[in-house]
Amino acid sequence: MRVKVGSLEVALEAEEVKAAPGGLYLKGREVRVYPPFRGEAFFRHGWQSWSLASWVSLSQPPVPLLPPERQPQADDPFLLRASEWWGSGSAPWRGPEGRVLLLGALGVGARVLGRPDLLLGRMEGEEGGWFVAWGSEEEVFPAYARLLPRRLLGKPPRVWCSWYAFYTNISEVRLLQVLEEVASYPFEVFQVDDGWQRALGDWEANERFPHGMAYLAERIRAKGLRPGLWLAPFLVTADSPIVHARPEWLLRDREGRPLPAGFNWGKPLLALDAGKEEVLAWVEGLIRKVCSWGYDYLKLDFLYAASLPGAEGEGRYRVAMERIRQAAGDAYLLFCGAPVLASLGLADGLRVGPDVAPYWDNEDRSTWLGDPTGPGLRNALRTTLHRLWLRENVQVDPDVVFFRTRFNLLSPETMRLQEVLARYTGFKATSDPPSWLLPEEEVRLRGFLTEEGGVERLGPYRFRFGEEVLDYAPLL
Ligand code: 9PG
Repeated sequence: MRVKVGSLEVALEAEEVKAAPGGLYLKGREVRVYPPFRGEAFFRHGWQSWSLASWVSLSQPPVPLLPPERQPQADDPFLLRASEWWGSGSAPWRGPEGRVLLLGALGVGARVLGRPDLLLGRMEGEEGGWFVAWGSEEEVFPAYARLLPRRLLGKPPRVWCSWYAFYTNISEVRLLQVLEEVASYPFEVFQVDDGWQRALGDWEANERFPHGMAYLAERIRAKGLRPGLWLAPFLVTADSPIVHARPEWLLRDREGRPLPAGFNWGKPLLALDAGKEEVLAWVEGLIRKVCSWGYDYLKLDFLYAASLPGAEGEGRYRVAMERIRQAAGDAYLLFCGAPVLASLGLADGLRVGPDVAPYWDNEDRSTWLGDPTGPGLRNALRTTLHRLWLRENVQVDPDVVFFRTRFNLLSPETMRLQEVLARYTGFKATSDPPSWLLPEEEVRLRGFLTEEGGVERLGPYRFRFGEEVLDYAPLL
């Protein structure tokens, strides 16, 4: 059939078409939109927090992401195996004069293919609802976002996070030291990251935390801060005790082979099957346990593991995360490594890009291995910038800001780009221990934590902060 989307007449195939605010609703597990001219660029929306979100040229096919072992942790593996441009959930497509045709899913489990002459949306699982709009970038993204689930409670937090200073090398002694240092700064959350646990799947304090995690939470609270804790609830490795005890809990393919979930900490990763009631009950128990220790800010990481092999698992993911949401009560839940669209409405905060790092880019990984998801400030900025349209749905986390020059290879200009982006989102975090900072860096950190607003978005890649205009386009 032929219909008008705003001022544009397109041919399309769907079971049903209806008017929607700012566009049209379509129904169907598979829908196709045929624009009347050739598309130039495609907004490649990656699946989870770390996956690439960026405009790409429709005349250049995607390059393979290597090594294959990394793929399950980089994106929906289907998107990475495809020789054409597919995106997760939504697929804005740019035609002549920069106007955008957007096809976006209103349910979970969707992928969209972008070709110069076609947008094809396909939904795994339940019957599909879609939104189509035509207009400027500034019109179509917010129109789509308004139709997606939202959860925005209170202001985004101000967090000190242990990861980007100490990585897994944390201990009670070390964190208590930093706790003293941060006490005079206006942080709200003191978040213990990876390194406290015995092993993946064995969420008890290791020997570096001799008084246990409840003790540490108490010490944090005594300083007037909210205790935060990192967990990767669905992630395990072959040597995790839980896998030994309950091998039937592993997520497996139809032939019973464990599904690969990526490669990190020098080991292949595996996942627990979030579709099993026993696994959900165990994860619920884990969430209740850490809350009872006193942690009420949880950074739930590597969440894509609950949805593997990809978009097909999003229904299961959503049910699992609803259970976690219930078990966590009022605790703040920051989702990380999480299927982005399927997390809306459940997460309080959502990481919307790869990890930052105290360096700009790891070119071996980004260029030679074709992987835009690795830690590095460039990767983090690029994907975060392309996910700011989710700001009205969830508190978007651009990852931490660096103020230190110690143990840091970043230039002051690139650190400023991250600082202004964090000021724009309002989600303010750092890992810098105050004792690592020079006096002028301490002043900048204080200003960052205390001042609100002040950032204006002038265009997709331009922001104004006071007298300063920052241009992010060169990093794309
Ligand atoms: C803890 C970390 C921090 C961090 C998370 C997550 O693809 N990668 O190589 C990759 C490495 C690390 C990583 C994510 C992806 O970090 O985002 O903030 O919590 O886990 O181990």
